Amino acid sequence: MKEKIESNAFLTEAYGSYDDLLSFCKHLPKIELHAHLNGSISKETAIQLIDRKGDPSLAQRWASTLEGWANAASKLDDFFPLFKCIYEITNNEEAITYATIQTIGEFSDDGVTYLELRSTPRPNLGTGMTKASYANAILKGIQSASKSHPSTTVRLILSLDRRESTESCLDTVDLAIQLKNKTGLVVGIDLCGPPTDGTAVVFAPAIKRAKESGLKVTLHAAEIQNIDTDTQNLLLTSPDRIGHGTFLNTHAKTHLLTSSTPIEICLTSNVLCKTVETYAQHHLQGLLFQDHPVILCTDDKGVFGSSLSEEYAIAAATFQLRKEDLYELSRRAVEFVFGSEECKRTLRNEWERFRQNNG
Ligand code: 6MZ
Repeated sequence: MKEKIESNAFLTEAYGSYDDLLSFCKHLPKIELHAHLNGSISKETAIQLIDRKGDPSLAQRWASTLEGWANAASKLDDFFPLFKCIYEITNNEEAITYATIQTIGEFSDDGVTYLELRSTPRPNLGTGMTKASYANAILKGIQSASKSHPSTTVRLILSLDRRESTESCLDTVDLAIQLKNKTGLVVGIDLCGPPTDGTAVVFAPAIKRAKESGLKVTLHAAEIQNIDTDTQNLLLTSPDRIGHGTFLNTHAKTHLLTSSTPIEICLTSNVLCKTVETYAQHHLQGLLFQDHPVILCTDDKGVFGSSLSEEYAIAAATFQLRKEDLYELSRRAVEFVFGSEECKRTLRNEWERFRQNNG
């Protein structure tokens, strides 16, 4: 269950009420850089995907899952098995394209101006889906959404899952390179999955190849305790951003602070997966204090029942951030996107327009 944000004197003085704060956050242009496609599928989209399958037994099996949607993860270990279930409804290209379009639409309606969606290319022997057809199905969705939701620019990051072998990771990187050259829409790779599976040594060759080809790299790092050696080895690959960074030891922290490597922060995800006890105890506070580059993100907005506007509102209410702080937080994220310089210029202009129109 999500922690309730209590009203406090700061919130009343700076915004009026939590609803006023949330409405400011919705209005603010925002950048989402850490969103897993299958974890971002909303309950509404899941229902539509089930309907489109036209299989009554699937609908029956899903009834209890849908009931507990957005409350299903009570710790990180419970979280990964959830995807077995979600993958049942996204097991072919048509479903992937549909889920992509719907998810982009939801981010767009929430005021997300630039979105880097990430997903793990996943073959399915039963439906004949391959890693390439999976990735192309997402790209088809991105291209279609660029017409229905032109105010949101979308780029794709292909994820490597920690449960994969070196060969499988290299295949995904080769696919990412090919699609980057063909479409310009694939901008990077990510490393995700259960933090205790695999080791940095398995993934290093793929990360190296990605970097050499000009792809950007973001890695889930230090999401849980006691994986210091893995984190240290991952940081040696010089990622362009990291995800979470919850349990960085002094050595890793110094590395990130001196290299100014941006950290993708997922408040609700961390609290719901119980890697952080409460919002108030989140490591975002220390990073803000040190003025370290951070980007507020949702991680899995469907599974966690959150939105990027809510993540901004929670950060503001918890760490006493004023409107100008939130504007600065969202504006700074422009500098950390994996999109081109031209893309960044367009975004900078957009933030400037917002500033001029909103004092
Ligand atoms: C690590 C996560 C994650 O790729 O099928 N994923 N990996 N930590 C997290 N924090 C909560 N949230 C999601 O999206 C689902 C996959 O993303 C990864 C998991 O590997 C999950 O299987 P895609 O679109």
